[in-house]
Amino acid sequence: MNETLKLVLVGQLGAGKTSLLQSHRQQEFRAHNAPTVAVDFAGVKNVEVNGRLYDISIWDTAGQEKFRSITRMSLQNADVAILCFDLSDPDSYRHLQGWIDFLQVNCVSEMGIIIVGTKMDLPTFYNKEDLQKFLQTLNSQQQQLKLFLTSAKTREGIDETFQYAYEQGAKIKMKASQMEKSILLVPPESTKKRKSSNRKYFEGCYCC
Ligand SMILES: Nc1nc2c(ncn2[C@@H]2O[C@H](COP(=O)(O)OP(=O)(O)O)[C@@H](O)[C@H]2O)c(=O)[nH]1
Ligand SMILES: [Mg+2]
Repeated sequence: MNETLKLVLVGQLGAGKTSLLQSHRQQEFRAHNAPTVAVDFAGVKNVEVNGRLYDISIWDTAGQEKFRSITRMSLQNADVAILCFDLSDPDSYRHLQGWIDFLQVNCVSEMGIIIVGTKMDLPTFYNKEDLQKFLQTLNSQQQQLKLFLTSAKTREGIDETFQYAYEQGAKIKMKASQMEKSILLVPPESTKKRKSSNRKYFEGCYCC
């Protein structure tokens, strides 16, 4: 049976989450998308990532405050959150920090976070350098966040974003299963030894 990967799209209403997914899955762009109600779901089976097959589920959440508890539930067991903001809307950018805080409060620390600036075909208030600087300040506080700039309309950056999300998810899954295996392999009497060789323990190696 294939391993599973769970990706969740989050961000303000109108940030371009649904369009990002449609551009990736159906290679289509709709100028008028109905707002997502609660959460939508897309499943992709048998995707090869780093030489292994995965069944991938992508959850497309609603951005409105009234659906926040459903978004919170959708994030349970997520491997990667794709946080979208609209490059053409300063208000969307201003909400970014709030979303990062939301993810950090509601998710396990192993979950990956990818920041995606959407609608880059439209006039934008930001250039990539400014955004990278903003990200560096965040990165110095917490895990390394990666930024992608995309357009669902021109399909720029779409495949790269999802490919990276799949690879990051696969890496996280692999690390977690190595951790599980190493925990199963630890005989009870070696508990003391674990303290003295913490590094080896985390690399999942107890044989040498
Ligand atoms: N020009 C342009 N419009 C976009 C792009 N992505 C989304 N939109 C438009 O922005 C609006 C909101 O997009 P949607 O995907 O529904 O946002 P969501 O609420 O985050 O799911 C829709 O009218 C889309 O057609 C894009 O890359 N370029
Ligand atoms: Mg939507």
